[in-house]
Amino acid sequence: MSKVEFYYFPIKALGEPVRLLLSYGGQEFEDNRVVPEKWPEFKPKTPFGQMPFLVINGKQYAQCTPICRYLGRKYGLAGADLEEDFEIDQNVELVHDLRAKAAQVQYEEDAATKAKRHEKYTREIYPNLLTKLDEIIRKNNGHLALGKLTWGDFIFAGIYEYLKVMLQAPDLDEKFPSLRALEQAVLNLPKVKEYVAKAPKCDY
Ligand SMILES: N[C@@H](CCC(=O)N[C@@H](CS)C(=O)NCC(=O)O)C(=O)O
Repeated sequence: MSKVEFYYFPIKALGEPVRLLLSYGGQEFEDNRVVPEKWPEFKPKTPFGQMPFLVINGKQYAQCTPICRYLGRKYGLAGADLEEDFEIDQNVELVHDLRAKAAQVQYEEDAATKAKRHEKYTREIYPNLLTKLDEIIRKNNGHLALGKLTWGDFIFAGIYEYLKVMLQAPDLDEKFPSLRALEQAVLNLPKVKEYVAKAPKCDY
């Protein structure tokens, strides 16, 4: 078996989809959680000055989505043809659109601008993206694409907690039960569940 090391901050966010997929695949991996105090020193050693990244037999690979796409192909969670892959990619990007908008709020340092932007996005942007996502999941038997489990589901499940924090929407589970159900469907897959039970606890 390949030697696999994974590097991310001690949170779920963009790292958790990869941890969940590696667990699903039964791949043993070093789950390196780099604390923020060590980050300035570690950053230049990473492929793009960012995390997450994966190291397979000594070779580094970066970017959350390509890592998940690769693991998805490896573990039989990709599409059966180019068009099916296209559908997974398309719906994963919709999740990232929502995440990127919410991140514009979350990482805004000026408190007044942050509050104003949150209010504007909550009114003008989030409802449309969330409604679309809900429709997609309901149309796909509770999955993100293809009506079945794919690596796209792991992207969603891994970032869902952080999404709720960034959207400032603790009631999202109640408003869109399909989202919570998808997260739980992934977290309850047997090998994933084993990982979750043993993983260090973090809120998001
Ligand atoms: N496009 C990259 C984005 C990675 C990214 O933004 N990572 C953040 C943490 S979520 C990071 O490394 N921040 C620290 C820094 O840029 O110095 C991906 O999807 O993996």
